[in-house]
Amino acid sequence: MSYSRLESWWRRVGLGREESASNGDAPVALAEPPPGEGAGQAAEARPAPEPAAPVELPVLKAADFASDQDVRWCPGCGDYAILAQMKKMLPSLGVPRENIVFISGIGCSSRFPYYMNTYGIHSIHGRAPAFATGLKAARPDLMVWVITGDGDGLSIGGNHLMHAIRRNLDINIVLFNNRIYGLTKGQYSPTSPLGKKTKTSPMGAIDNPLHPLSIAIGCEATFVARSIDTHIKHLEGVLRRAAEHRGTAFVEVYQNCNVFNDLAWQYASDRQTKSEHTIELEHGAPLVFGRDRQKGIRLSGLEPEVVALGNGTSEADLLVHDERAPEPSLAYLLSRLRYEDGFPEPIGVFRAIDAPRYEEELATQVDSARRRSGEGDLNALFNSGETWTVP
Ligand SMILES: Cc1ncc(C[n+]2csc(CCOP(=O)(O)OP(=O)(O)O)c2C)c(N)n1
Ligand code: SF4
Ligand SMILES: [Mg+2]
Repeated sequence: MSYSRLESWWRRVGLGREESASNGDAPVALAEPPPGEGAGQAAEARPAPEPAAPVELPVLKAADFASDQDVRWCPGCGDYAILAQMKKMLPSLGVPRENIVFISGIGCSSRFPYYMNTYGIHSIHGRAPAFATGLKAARPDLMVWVITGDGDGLSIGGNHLMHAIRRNLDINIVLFNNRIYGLTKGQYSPTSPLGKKTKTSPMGAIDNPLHPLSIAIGCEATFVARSIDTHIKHLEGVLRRAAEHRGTAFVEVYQNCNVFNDLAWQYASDRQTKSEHTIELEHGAPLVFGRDRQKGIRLSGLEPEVVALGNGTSEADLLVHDERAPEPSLAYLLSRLRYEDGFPEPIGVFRAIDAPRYEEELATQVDSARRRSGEGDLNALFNSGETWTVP
């Protein structure tokens, strides 16, 4: 791993070269100079630091990210592919393992942190986003991943997920969507389709399903993407884009639970049919799909429609993908394209925009309060004002 790649990580988290040479516990550098001191004066007072000598660090491989734990997922589970792509992608980021944390809730997918040779927290059902929020606010120098399932993230944890997304902390959330509760042996989940028969919906589900990306975009997530467990190169690329994004990155992965909901995504994962039933998003390119790339998506007023290319219809008539559009409506429209309605389902990056990160805003406020009022004293605060002693 070259020093410059590692340095780019520290820069990203707001720490300069001087701090990166220390133990990594340094607080975030705070931008504003004290009242009365201009930026120029502060710069004059401190001599420029000597450039640090290059440090030789080990080049990590995928195997370095594998823990010593036995993987307990069922043979054939889609979770294996997601784990493999995560381990394959992480070394290329140049972030040291001790600066990476995987936080999960409860579910088969949530066993993920055990299998990564990084820090990890197997937390409480649905609460991984809350743990991640606290950790990232306290330690912005860490790269934080949330691993969740459709049950964990959208049933019990829906509230927590929504608030993490709207705050735009610099975290990455990967939702393994198998449209079922896997760990508890096959109850229907918030993403199960209408009519799905399970032990808890013996006559067929009558709840209208949630669509994770529509929720994320509704919360104005700054990065939203989708991939498929069997589409491994694509999945690796999407995970890398999520990692590189500054802000909350929300990724849905279509994941097969071959024991309790086998083939739920077959239309999108099957080699023979996937080019007809999915559409790969590319920024700046028209929405073309199909085995011979002979079809596309066009807007008719506010309604999307599938059109055949040729006979007077060309790519110039199609909707052009703009992942950087500040207005989320088009990304939302893409999130509503569904196989059961006769549309190909988009995969790739739906939205990638820049917006202030919660932890940076928080650090700025804390610094400003410190400059105004000095270091706080928690004990003094507890004992201030009116206090009572309960006998
Ligand atoms: C407070 C609480 N309620 C319910 C459960 C039972 N429970 C464990 S995992 C789970 C659902 C997991 O589904 P999902 O998040 O989709 O994960 P998967 O197993 O499919 O990967 C439930 C309901 C629990 N462990 N704790
Ligand atoms: S129950 Fe389903 S999701 Fe859980 S490990 Fe087995 S195949 Fe995977
Ligand atoms: Mg599930």
